[in-house]
Amino acid sequence: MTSYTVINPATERPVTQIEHTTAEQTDAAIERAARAQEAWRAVAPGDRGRLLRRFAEEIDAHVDELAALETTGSGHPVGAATWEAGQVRDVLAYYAAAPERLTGKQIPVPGGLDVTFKEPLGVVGLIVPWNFPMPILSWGLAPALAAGCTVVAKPAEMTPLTAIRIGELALAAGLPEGVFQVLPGTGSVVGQRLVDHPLVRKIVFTGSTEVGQQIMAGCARHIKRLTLELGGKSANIVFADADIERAAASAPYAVFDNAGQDCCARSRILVESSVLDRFMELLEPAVKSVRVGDPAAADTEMGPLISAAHREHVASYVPTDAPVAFRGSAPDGAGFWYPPTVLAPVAADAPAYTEEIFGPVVTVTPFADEAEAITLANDTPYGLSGSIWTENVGRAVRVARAVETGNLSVNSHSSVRYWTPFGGFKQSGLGRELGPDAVDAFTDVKNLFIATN
Ligand code: TAP
Repeated sequence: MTSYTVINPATERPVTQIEHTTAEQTDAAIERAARAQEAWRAVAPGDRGRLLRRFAEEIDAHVDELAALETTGSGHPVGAATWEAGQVRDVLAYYAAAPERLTGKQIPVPGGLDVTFKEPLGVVGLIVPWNFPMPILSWGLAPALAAGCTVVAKPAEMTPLTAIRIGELALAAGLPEGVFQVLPGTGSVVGQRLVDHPLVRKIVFTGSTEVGQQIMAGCARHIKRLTLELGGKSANIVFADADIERAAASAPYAVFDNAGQDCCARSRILVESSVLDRFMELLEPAVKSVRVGDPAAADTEMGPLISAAHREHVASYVPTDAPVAFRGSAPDGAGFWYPPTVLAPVAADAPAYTEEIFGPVVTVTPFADEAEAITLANDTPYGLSGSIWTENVGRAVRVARAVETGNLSVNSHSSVRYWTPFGGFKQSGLGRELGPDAVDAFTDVKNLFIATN
């Protein structure tokens, strides 16, 4: 059996060693989940809801502990990690209301009665990336459990600690054995087995577009249901008629949150040419004032990157001759630090402009008019997120409808809320998570005709 040493990204010191799950153990867990599902789907909807509420309460009682684990094991600033643990609680509580609302339809037909049922799919395999270990786990877990599915989750190899603890808290809350299992390990063993095992009826994958493509091909062999949440290269579009002060002040938070390791990062700022100079004047102090440092300190806004290898990858987008307009600061010494960095002007074919960097690097590009802003925003295979800054409501709606992306905000840097749908256009994904309809994605509709004559 192999193992992985979790490293504190802020200190480079080992935190703990985690044993990897083998392929055989994964198969055994999937079989346990399938057996548990028979009983779980039969739990009365009100009782399933009650158990999910208890699970949420158990998380609530351990928010500080979970946040501390994420700070140590993933380098997230403690303020952000506390919010993330709270999000797990809130997502569980939100979907706790779903089992009693999982109704079918009665459809008028001659000669009888036609009704539909939303039947749980069965075992769900949840494959989670390292950048937001807690929220992303909960986005698949809560609606799947609410629908009557059981869940086998694989956290990312580098960040398994909070998922393992959440699995323990599920049992403490009274969820039956086998309903939710966490299997730390690698994508090539545990993840692959979840994709290949016929008893897993759905995969919820969040990660890179490249691995998502492999998983989609693997699921095709079984016609396995699939939700994909993949990469992004989102635009933050600032029109001349916007509140430029607000747009510039919020731009760092739109891209440097979680040190830019955020699928929704607005990593391409597009600014109308007539206000470019003013915008850059305002952006510089905003970037330089981002508080980068010890993630355990309450006022830290940005922590380190996840690993030395990832820092090298991020740095490769900023070679020595890169057009660095200005940068923020980052600590020296131990830790995988990288300063917030603004590149301008960038060539349209520069990798920093075309590829997802997944680090605290943003490009700024001018545009002449609304049509060019839309063309630039759409000139990417991704379509996950984005922002539009303008005081003109008509323009805001026009541009929002024209930008090919799943989640947009107007005059705000964020568009992710657990009670609204989330997901990507184009190569950013398939299907939607969150919001009131997410439970449906863990069911198949059964149609039943009952003759009355
Ligand atoms: P990936 O390398 O794609 O890994 C994601 C997960 O898939 C990890 O748990 C990984 O396991 C596993 N995996 C790798 N190969 C696999 C295989 N062949 N079969 C099954 N599972 C496999 O992504 P990452 O580097 O962790 O995360 C960064 C990416 O995720 C970025 O592109 C980012 O945009 C995207 N992301 C998207 C969203 C949404 S909501 N759209 C949210 C967060 C992140 P290991 O532990 O072995 O790596």
